[in-house]
Amino acid sequence: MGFLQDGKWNDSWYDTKSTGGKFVRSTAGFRNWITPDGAAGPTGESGFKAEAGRYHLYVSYACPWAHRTLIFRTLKGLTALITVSAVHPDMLSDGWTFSTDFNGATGDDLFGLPYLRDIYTRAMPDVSGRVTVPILWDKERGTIVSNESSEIIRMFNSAFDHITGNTLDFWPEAERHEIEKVNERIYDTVNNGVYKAGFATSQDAYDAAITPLFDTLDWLEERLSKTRYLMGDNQTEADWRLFTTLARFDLVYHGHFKCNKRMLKDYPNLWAYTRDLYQTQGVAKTTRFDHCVRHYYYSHDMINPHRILPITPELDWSEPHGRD
Ligand SMILES: N[C@@H](CCC(=O)N[C@@H](CS)C(=O)NCC(=O)O)C(=O)O
Repeated sequence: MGFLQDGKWNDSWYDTKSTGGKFVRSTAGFRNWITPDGAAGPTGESGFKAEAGRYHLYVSYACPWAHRTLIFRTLKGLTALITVSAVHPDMLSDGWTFSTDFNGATGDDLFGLPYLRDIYTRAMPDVSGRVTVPILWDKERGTIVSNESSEIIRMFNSAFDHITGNTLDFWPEAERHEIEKVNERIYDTVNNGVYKAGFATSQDAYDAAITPLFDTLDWLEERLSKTRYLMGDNQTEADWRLFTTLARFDLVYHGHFKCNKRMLKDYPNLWAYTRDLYQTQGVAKTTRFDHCVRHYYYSHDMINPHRILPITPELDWSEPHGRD
């Protein structure tokens, strides 16, 4: 794993020395928006009009951030409009690759390139930054629209509605303030919290991440004892942002990232809630547990140097959730 510096690949792990053992996530570099008429969005430049067949998503099925975008593509009826390529789950010295020797790894359907980093340099030959998934690619302009999942899901939520007729709204105007508040806590302590615990290279950094993580899970357990979803009776983006971390919790984060105070299945409400979301039409197909287990345990050899893939807990995702 590494990063691009002026278009050249550098193979090195995250630098946690300069931050006292703490993992600090860098911000995404491409921040344009697809809009119904191609006008500029909240950030970036104009020119990315919502059109069927124009855009392509590069994802890893292992990645919780990419998983959000796959879920929104499904829930918003965009599967026929936006094509997808999935990388191989192993992220080693070349970063994400388009090798196809793993079930579900498609290769690069657009250009047949070997590495995900080649997509970044194709968009910008002298690009610097981490080579992350997801990437939303514009086939017409031959460039990256966005590599920030939280913004891609907001584009998918509404930009194509006039084409698909799908008006499900996971970012309702009246609830935005509350959703942002909940998102912020969940991002910091859960979505990114598991990474802060797992990638910590000092005891202090691990301790600082692990306590807030389980405090938030306790808080969510209580909140979800009162309502079906985080904001009440309807699913919002807050649920889907949380879901992709919870779906990986017992299989991966509990063991590999040492998030082991409790398992998700020890929380009756949270576990039933996660199954409820998983059982939502189309979502199971976006969820590839085989890619998750393989990616984390095999790729992070500084955490798991012998690359032994663990036996994983038995979880019945089809058990009725009983929530309504
Ligand atoms: N801000 C990004 C973060 C994406 C991200 O960190 N993806 C991980 C995979 S789970 C990645 O590709 N990491 C490669 C790297 O950091 O080199 C988003 O939410 O879209």
